[in-house]
Amino acid sequence: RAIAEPPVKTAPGSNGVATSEGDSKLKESILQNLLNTGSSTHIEALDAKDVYRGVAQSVREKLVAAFNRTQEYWREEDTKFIYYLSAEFLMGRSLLNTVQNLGLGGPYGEVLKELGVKMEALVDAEQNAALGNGGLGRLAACFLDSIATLDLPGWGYGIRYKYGMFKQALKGGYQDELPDIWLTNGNPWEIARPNITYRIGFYGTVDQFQWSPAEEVIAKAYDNPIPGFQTSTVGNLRLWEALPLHEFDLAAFNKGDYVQAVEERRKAEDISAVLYPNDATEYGKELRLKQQYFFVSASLQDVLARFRERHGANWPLLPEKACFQMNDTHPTIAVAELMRLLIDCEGLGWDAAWAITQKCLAFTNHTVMPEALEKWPVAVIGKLLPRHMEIIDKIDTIWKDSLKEQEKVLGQVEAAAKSAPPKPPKAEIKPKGAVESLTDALTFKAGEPSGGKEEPEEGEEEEDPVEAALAKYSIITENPWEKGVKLVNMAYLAVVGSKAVNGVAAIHSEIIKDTIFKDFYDVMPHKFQNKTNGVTPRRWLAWCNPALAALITEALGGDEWINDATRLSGLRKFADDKDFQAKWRAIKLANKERLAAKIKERTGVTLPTTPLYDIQIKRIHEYKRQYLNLLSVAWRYHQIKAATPLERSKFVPRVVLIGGKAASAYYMAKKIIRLTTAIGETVNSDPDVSDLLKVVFLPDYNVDWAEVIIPGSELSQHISTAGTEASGTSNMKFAMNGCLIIGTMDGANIEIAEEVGKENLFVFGMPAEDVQGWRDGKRAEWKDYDPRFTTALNMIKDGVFGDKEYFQDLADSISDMSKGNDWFLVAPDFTDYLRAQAEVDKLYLDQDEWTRRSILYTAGSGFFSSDRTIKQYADEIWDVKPMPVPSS
Ligand code: NBX
Repeated sequence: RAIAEPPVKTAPGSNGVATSEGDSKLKESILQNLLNTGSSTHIEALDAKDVYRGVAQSVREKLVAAFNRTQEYWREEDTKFIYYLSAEFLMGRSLLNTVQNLGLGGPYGEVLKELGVKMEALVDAEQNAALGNGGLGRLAACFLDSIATLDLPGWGYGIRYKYGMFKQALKGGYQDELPDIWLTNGNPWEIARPNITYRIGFYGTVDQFQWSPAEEVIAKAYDNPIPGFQTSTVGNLRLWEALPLHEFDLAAFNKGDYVQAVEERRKAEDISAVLYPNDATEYGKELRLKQQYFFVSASLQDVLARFRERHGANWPLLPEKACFQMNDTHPTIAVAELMRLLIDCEGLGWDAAWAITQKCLAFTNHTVMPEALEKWPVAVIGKLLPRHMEIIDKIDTIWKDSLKEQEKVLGQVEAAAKSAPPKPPKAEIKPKGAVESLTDALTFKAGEPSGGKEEPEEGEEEEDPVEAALAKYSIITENPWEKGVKLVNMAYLAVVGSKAVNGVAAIHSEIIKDTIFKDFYDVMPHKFQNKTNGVTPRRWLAWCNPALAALITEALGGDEWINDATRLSGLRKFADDKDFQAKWRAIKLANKERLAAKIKERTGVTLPTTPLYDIQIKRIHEYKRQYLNLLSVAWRYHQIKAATPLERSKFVPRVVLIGGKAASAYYMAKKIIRLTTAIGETVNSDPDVSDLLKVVFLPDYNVDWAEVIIPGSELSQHISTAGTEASGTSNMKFAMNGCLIIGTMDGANIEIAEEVGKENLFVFGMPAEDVQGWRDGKRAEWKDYDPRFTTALNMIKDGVFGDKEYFQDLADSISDMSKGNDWFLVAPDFTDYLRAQAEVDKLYLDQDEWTRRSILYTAGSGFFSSDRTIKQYADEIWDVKPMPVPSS
């Protein structure tokens, strides 16, 4: 782990943007903006939203000035850019982050104090920019923060969804989904660019390689400046809005056809209307592919237009000026689109275009779950993007042809030729239970797998053995669930079309080489890399936990750690210091109080603050095993109920908090939410339990909730079945905030254990390397159900928490492994999980030791700064160099 420490660029506080105007001018600007944007000419009559708008407007002025300077400078320097293509950016709120990153916290705080307004009240008046589902989208947001902070010329590119991630409400304890209407009050953080527009085509025909789209829309740009910290660099997130080519059909209107008159507008606007609320599988909808192509095409056209302006047709130079990082499979149509733009629009030959494409693109994979790797039917791409389908076909053919020359592949071909006829591939094992129902609900057609290819029927042509040997490398494959339906494997297309492919944590990057991309790794090992995720220490420690940040700064003798998180290791020497521990603990308690107050405000539940705060917040998924957590809670409840008063006094009181959204069609995930609320209803109202156990579901978990939850937590759960969670990023945020982890050896937990000391985590569970073997073999005869597991499960089945019938299939999904249930190994991991939980209880009784470990977590979290991650991407994949704006 020898990563060079990022340089500390400026002395603390000497931010290039920080005001030199003095307070009086700043105050004047705020006041003027308050009056310009508010609903009254009297400051006293303005409400929190008005004040927010006015303050945001005044911050925006400074932000945009620095943004223009940065962008102009980069343009002049004609430097290489990284373009981060992502269907999701989960930015959260901007006001506090912008003020703090620009180094204006002090002056703004002073002025607001004078005006009698609290910054915290303003923060809450801002709408949350939730243009993402979960980890992948939030990672993109952290990356933008680090790219700007490290002065790297770079932009994010995505979609300006009118409706972001749905709002989750609870209706009788069940998830209710409401639209996220986030733009109604305007968005002070964006700059509309009416002059930056591109035409995006769909459907139509191809004649002699010439595509004539049957439908076209306009992509219009909106820039969202991204302030770096302690630098005058302000980066950019450019988001696209879809608009019609023709605003309004006056002829139709005049004929009285009012629907037709606005039909084109409606159809175009649909494209950037909603973020697909789904982090689980491909959403088998043409509109989703349309969205993907829409933003990818607009972004590539935009970059190519700027390049052309500067360098004319010198396209071989493009890889020295631009690198595109594809965030998961969602933007991978970029492979075909860049080829199309270079060949059809710029007149390059195939080989020249391919060489450029392969040098410009890079691909990040975020999952090994087969159902989440996008595979689009050839028929769908062929209809929506006929020219792209031709290009993909040709890429596939040329790619496989090129393999015939590789020695390794040649050997396989010869072997295959000798053993004709080809054997049918083994049917894929499809997980039982909810994942299955989810896959069926969301993919193109529900249906049973065909069981792999069948033996060729009589009269049917037998496959050429060479083709058969190359089949596993095919980008275009047959749908294993539906005979005769061909699919484009978008991840394979990306691997072939990219210069680098990376996973997001060490274990994950190894797993993808052994599983989903094994055959590709065999023939091009040089492409595969690891880039362990990271999170920005600005938002996730300095700004969300100001009291702890102040203590850290005091202990380390400066705030350099905010842009050089490796310095947090300096806290190690305070881990045993009793005075320091006491201060650390007092801050945690104050943060628990802040969290309890927020929970009261949002749910009405009053919580005590002395118990251990135990938290699991993330998307609801079977592989993340909220269910395992809930079963242990049921067992804890059972034990408390069965205990004598004396025994009860020995229980360590706990508050168990679970939050997260379930994809709208994810049947089992919704049941897990209901199980949480049902357990909460029973436990929280049971006088036998009183304060020993509280269980609360936190509705509408999102970025701003996380900013309060994480600082106030003491134990966090990252308990996925080993081998399933690519990385996890909240584990890093919790660690930074001194929260202990109970977890499996999965994703980034492994690296956190390395940094913090494995003995300081509560580790349990089957290791990843045993999981597949277990599924394939041992599970068939496994009967060793822990009686405590059976008791807990029976409580659910017997209706202790009500809703007995509703929970039946949830209970069935983890009963009787031998029948192929319990894909995620809840039962086999339960015993070890309870052991780890018992250790948690024991340690919590020793507050000094608990606090010592808490300090060690923060001290060991420096590696998980997204600054480190981005530096690695910049050096090892992008080849993009820092380009700070010189101070004038
Ligand atoms: O990406 C997440 C992984 O599950 C985490 O382990 C990882 O830490 C994080 C960042 O690398 N993946 C994720 O959030 N995926 C999605 O949100 C998603 C969205 C749409 C979709 C598939 C997945 N079709």
